[in-house]
Amino acid sequence: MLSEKVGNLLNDQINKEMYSAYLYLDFANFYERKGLDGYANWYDIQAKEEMDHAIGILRYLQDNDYVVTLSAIAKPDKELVNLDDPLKYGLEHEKYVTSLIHNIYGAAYEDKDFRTMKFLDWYVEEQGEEEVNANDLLTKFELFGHDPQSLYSLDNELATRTYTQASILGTSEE
Ligand code: OFO
Repeated sequence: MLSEKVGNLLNDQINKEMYSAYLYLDFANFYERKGLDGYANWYDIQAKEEMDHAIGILRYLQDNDYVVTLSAIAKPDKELVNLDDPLKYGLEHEKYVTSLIHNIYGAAYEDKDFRTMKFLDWYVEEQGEEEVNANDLLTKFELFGHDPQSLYSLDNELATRTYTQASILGTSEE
């Protein structure tokens, strides 16, 4: 049985995931303007994944008879100037989202809400992967991003990323 506390935290998390999508769209928009289409592609896809995460939580709440309330999505508030700004903010943001997911997990644990814990396992794992990805993006940029030719290669590499619907929505990989 979903407690009011856990339900409300999950409801808030829908908004955080949608904000993540919005933030990453802003990053994609920044890179598009800078002519780095591969980085733009990477964050475009990341934004789609974040929307999947939001919908996964929405469906879980609906399936558990919680009345979902959708609230306004905040404006992306990061000032993007340097090419590595989105990468730094991205890593910071993923760490923050991990802390939110862990907080909900902790509340579910206190409630002995094993169903929600099991549901959240997917998100815990996903956050781990996303922190690794965000860290890799930043490390590679720091190593190679200051040389135009290497940056060109990195950008081409990121252009190959394709979107797959998140498996939390009941399909294939990611
Ligand atoms: Fe929703 O996965 Fe990261 O933030």
